[in-house]
Amino acid sequence: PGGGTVAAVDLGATSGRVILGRVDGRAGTLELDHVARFPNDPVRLASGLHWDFTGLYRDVTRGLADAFRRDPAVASIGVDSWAVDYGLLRGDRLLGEPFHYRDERNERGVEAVHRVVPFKSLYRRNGLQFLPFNTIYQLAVERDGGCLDLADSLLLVPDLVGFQLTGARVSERTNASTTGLVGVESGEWDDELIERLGLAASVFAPLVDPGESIGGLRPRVAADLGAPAGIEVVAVGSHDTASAVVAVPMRAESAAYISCGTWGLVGVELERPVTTDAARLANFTNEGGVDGRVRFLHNVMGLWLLSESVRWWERDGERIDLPELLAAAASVTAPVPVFDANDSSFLAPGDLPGRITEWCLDRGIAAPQGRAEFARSIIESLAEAFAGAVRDASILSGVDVETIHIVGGGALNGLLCQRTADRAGLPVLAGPVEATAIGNVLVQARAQGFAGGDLESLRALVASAFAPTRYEPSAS
Ligand code: LFR
Repeated sequence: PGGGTVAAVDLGATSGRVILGRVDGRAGTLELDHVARFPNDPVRLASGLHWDFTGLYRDVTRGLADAFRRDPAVASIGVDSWAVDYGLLRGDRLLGEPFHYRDERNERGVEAVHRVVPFKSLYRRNGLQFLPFNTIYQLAVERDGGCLDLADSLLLVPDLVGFQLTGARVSERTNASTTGLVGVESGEWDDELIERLGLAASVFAPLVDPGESIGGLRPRVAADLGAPAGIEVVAVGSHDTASAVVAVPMRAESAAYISCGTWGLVGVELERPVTTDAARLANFTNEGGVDGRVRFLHNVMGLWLLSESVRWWERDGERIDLPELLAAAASVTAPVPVFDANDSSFLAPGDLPGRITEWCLDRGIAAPQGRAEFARSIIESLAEAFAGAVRDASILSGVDVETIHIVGGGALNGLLCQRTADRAGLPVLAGPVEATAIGNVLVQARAQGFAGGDLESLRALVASAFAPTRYEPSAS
């Protein structure tokens, strides 16, 4: 088959983008063309912290219209985003802006769920690490608030975009796996669990796999986008991390990956889930991957610690230059504290430097002084958490890790890559930065016949198009 072009919509927690991908599997080429980038600014309403889904959808459609202007031969569209969050629909109508997973309402949900199904048995069923915002906990709060009774369907964010574009209601499987309501063995909605939690099974849409067609654009949408008739939305690994893992240029049997953006998702790819007591106690998750693979990984807080600190420092209008801050962090020579990057006090938005200080003072440790030291302390703490999670992943899964791949925005952070290599005692291969969009593009390209083969052949394409940067561990 010859090559062709597809459009990837990738929504991150701080920004979204529309990217064209040109793929020719035979020629071994893969090129990205950045069409649109827009901020994703959550909004605090009386009900709590929400996503501005309506604004995001407007920016997505503007970006797609630009994409069709730039290349009228775009063959399909794929959408991915962060996981767990959802919109409720009654008929075609969206019942309010989706809640942000960082909203503080989840605590109550955790208790309500664990009272009915203790975490230990939950883990055996769904294989998911405990994160207080997993959809299952959010829905327990939603159930008690009464809004669920009004809804006849629930769609996760990428599926909600897909619904607006096509009118089709489906649930893409990799992202559905993050709800906590899909069986880790069966890969199907766990109706018994859903019923035990007092939820209505009928709100959950039929599951589809990456590569399947979701549907054609609604005629009105196609006209608005300037898209030719017959353009399809194709399911991709709609959980952004699932798409990112597709684009990790790794050899599965010897590599760990860190998909590092807002979060640092640290783990290995497996053929079979691991739901042992040890995996549960280390809080490792078995999320669904593309082609039925398992993403065995642990959530580390990620660059959120840095971006939210910067946002705090900028609250009075000052602008901080990130490369400058990182350069200053790299030249810090004073010892800085290594804190537990995963402490739950860092989850909610707000004064992160203050909470880091508090974390240190509570333990009698000297807190960082000044922004450069804060940035350095955050990077050292992330590198330590990354190295620890790689070790855990290796021990729990039996994968003999020889290299660590860092993909996503974190691959641009040379200090973080180097310190992760140092602390893990393993080489780090950094890049590609746009792994998520690339994974999105590749799954569509394969569905269109522009590229063929298994994930290993897709990864070979990535490796040749985006040569990674290598960081050797240094003893320190
Ligand atoms: C990364 C990510 C993580 C998920 C978190 C919340 O963007 O999708 O995989 O745990 O966001 O949805």
